[in-house]
Amino acid sequence: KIARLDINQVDFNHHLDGLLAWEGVSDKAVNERVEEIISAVRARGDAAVVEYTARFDGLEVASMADLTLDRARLEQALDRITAEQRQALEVAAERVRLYHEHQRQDSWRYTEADGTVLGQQVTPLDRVGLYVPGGKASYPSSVLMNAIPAKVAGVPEVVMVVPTPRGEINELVLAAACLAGVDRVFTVGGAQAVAALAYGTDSIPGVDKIVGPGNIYVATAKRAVFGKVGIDMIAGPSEILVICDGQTDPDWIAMDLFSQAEHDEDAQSILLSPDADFLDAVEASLNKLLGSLERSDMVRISLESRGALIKVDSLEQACELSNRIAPEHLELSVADPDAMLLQIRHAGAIFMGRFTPEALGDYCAGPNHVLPTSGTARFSSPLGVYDFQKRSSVIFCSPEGASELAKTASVLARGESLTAHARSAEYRIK
Ligand code: HSO
Ligand code: ZN
Repeated sequence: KIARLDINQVDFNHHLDGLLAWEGVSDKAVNERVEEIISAVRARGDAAVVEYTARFDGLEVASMADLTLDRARLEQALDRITAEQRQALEVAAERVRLYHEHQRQDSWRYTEADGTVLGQQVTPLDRVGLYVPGGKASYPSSVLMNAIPAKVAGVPEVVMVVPTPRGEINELVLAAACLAGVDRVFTVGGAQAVAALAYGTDSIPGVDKIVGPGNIYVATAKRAVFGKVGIDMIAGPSEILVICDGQTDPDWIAMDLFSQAEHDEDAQSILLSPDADFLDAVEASLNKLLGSLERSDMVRISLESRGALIKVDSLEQACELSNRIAPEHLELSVADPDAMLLQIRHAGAIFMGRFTPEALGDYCAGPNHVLPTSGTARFSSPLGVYDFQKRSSVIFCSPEGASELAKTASVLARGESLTAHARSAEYRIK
């Protein structure tokens, strides 16, 4: 049974804290094993990666060459999927690309009266590594969402790693990689793949940033190599918060809640509504529809452990509560979502109105589906082109400008007892 709460019940805050509590991944035994793997890959490179791939993925090969796929192999994958699948991937890739084009930041500069020029030069990262999990969470859509923004940013080389347990290759994942413009794929995974991307081996090039989801070993390895390379945020389980005025078909809302719950037993689905009868109706729909899902066991565990249907007094109050939760996905399933939008301050992605289920955003609306989880939408943003660009400050001083600035710099430098700074500036005084 899914939890039913009322925002006015005395112990509501206590219940809410319990629901939202989620311990980030950190495990001493895992940390130690990951450190060991990273050291081995740093010391022995390809040989270590080949050994771990045999041990963990049951895939025995003679050398890294057998774990390497080039663009030609990715193009083959496009022919091995159905025409319908290919077309759907193409539509999704194109829409994601168009959306992300809007995010590209440009360099800028301005000139002061004395000729001093100040600006910011924006450049793409040189090389990015994309981790794609194997097995159940191997999503072609996530390949598009991670690789396309990198390519739109202008990253020359995107290298993908994906484990293929016992050699089983997911052709849809390779096809997505092809359409997204991934340059090379290595069929390796786990901490060993992260270590190889961070430090480089003879075959796997070292990258500047590693993005993409993974299990606890991958997340731990990403944390461990952070600093040597950049990483994206470490994602927690997926979440959806739906706010409904009570006028949407309860079956639709039930299915929207299921759509997050089927990702993970720890995923979170919450519904807020001022209409108690509607909450009853959604609960009935959940019970009616649950059995029809392929992953009904996972969905049941997720909903029973972390789901909730919450009665609020008004839609305004729902917005306030939503801001406290700062959900990854927020559906405003109401007549006038625009009227509520300005009250929403913390959410990874906002789905407006009854005809905008999260599922459309997950695949093909255009915005990214890699979003801040576990309340981190309070201070972070969706994955985007900006995550693959960096900024350099640009400063040009004219002789007149230098002379003026040097007077200020000199005073401040002497205040810090940094004589060379002061004199370096003073040389430029006319
Ligand atoms: N909802 C997931 C993304 C996804 N859904 C991939 C389906 N495939 C995390 O935002
Ligand atoms: Zn999803």
